[in-house]
Amino acid sequence: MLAFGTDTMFTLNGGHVWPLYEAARDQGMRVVDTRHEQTATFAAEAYAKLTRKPGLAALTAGPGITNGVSAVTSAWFNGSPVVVMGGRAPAMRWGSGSLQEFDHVPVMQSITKSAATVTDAATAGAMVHAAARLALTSHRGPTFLDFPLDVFGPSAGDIPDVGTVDGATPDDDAVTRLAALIAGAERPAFIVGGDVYWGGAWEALRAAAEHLRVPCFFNGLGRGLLPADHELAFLRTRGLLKARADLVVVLGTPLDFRLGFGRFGAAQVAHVVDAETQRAHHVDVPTVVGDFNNVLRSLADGAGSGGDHESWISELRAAEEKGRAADAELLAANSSPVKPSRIYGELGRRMERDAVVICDGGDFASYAGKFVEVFQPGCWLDTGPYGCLGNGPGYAIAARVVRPSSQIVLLLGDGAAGFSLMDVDSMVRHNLPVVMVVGNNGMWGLEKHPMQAIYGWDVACDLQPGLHYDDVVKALGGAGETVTDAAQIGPALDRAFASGVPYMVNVLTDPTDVYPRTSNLG
Ligand SMILES: Cc1ncc(C[n+]2csc(CCOP(=O)(O)OP(=O)(O)O)c2C)c(N)n1
Ligand SMILES: [Mg+2]
Repeated sequence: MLAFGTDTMFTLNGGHVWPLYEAARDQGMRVVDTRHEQTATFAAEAYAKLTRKPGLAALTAGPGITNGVSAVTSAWFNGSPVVVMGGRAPAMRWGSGSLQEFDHVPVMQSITKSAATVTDAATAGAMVHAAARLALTSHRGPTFLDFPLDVFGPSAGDIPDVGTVDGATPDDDAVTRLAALIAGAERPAFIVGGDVYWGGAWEALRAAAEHLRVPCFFNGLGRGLLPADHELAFLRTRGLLKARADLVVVLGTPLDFRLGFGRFGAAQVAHVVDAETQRAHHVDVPTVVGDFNNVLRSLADGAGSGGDHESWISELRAAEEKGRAADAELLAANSSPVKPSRIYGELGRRMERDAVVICDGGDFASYAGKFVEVFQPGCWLDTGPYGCLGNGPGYAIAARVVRPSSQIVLLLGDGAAGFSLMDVDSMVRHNLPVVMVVGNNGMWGLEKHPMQAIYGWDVACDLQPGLHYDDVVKALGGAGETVTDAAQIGPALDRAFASGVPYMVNVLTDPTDVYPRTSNLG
């Protein structure tokens, strides 16, 4: 794995993976251990998201591996290159009832690009190499190998060179047709997703957008591929996009519930994907399959311009500025109890351009999507379309490992915080300071408000109001405070950023605040 640039293994101890620790120790690989395999696996995924190299999780046999399943599935949905190495009961006794004797491969098969058992130590190195390469090959995703305890051993020397992992070459005619569509459009837009980031194609994106004069919108890891203050980057005008665009080119993200299943009012939609497997089948739209650098460079270098879109850009910019002015009031809201928006106002003033923002929660995380501006690639980590709560602490651990000197901000709903707050212990043990901000409304807000709206009643939605989650952080060796007054949020954040330890700002927010949501379960 070191040959791929992967220098950290995320794990939780179990005898079945000790030989992996031996290998890590011999080769000088950093080992970061967590309090739950889900956290270790999310950390491996975030390592991949932040470095664009394979993330590595080492999970012990049986429950260690099954505890990682939700995080592996998230990596599968996100197309994140993660290599999961599992321990496995000894092959020689298979069927006799060894401890944790469980065949993981069928469980992992549907959520990985490949899942296999290493049956011969001599081939282990080549199999790991192949698993890492496959994880990195478009369309990226997790791979799984387990190692029976009696199959570990010195691996044979014949491990192929890492080499480069090439993307698919797009069909020239398809690119030409796409360029013609853009040239013929009056009000085109790009929606840019994570696969453009994975493809390392942000310079090509900028070149294409600037050459063709196409406004850009972003989702997931696409955020920050153009800085939020770029003249062609838009955050607040999706409504106008839907109402007025005549062409929407979706680059590197599925046409899923987050994008209205690929329907944007009357606009013609085109899709660019990095592998045939990503082609949408529920809508019939022109699709280009190919490496993003390749496709976007072709668009950027194409003859002629993309047409005159200046009045469309001005229309969007005017609406964006109007939205920004409206947001400014929310971001400064002085109400009591605190409105979640005020937290984002205070954070926005304090975040540097390379801050890494991690979202783990319901409505509180949705507000982050609405208000947080991202300026650089690989600075926005949301859970993605699998929507698994509990990703945050693992993501934050990896973010601090990978970016030792950037601000790392973990945004937690109070419900979300319950899944993996124990991993503050891992942050403390490994000296990984993170600023945690809880939007604490005392409920599973994203469930409660819609249940009320649909049924007029709710059940299983309430948490204890006013809990001091910061006391949990303190008990685990970090620091923190609870804030109830809007004016105190800023100073508390300043203390958090200055603290140099895992620090929680637990803000008690207005339980009656309802996120302005247009759809729920898709
Ligand atoms: C593992 C998991 N369990 C349940 C859900 C369903 N779910 C989505 S959002 C949400 C509420 C989150 O509450 P909280 O973190 O407090 O954020 P809030 O909406 O209150 O701001 C729940 C339960 C999920 N997405 N993931
Ligand atoms: Mg909540």
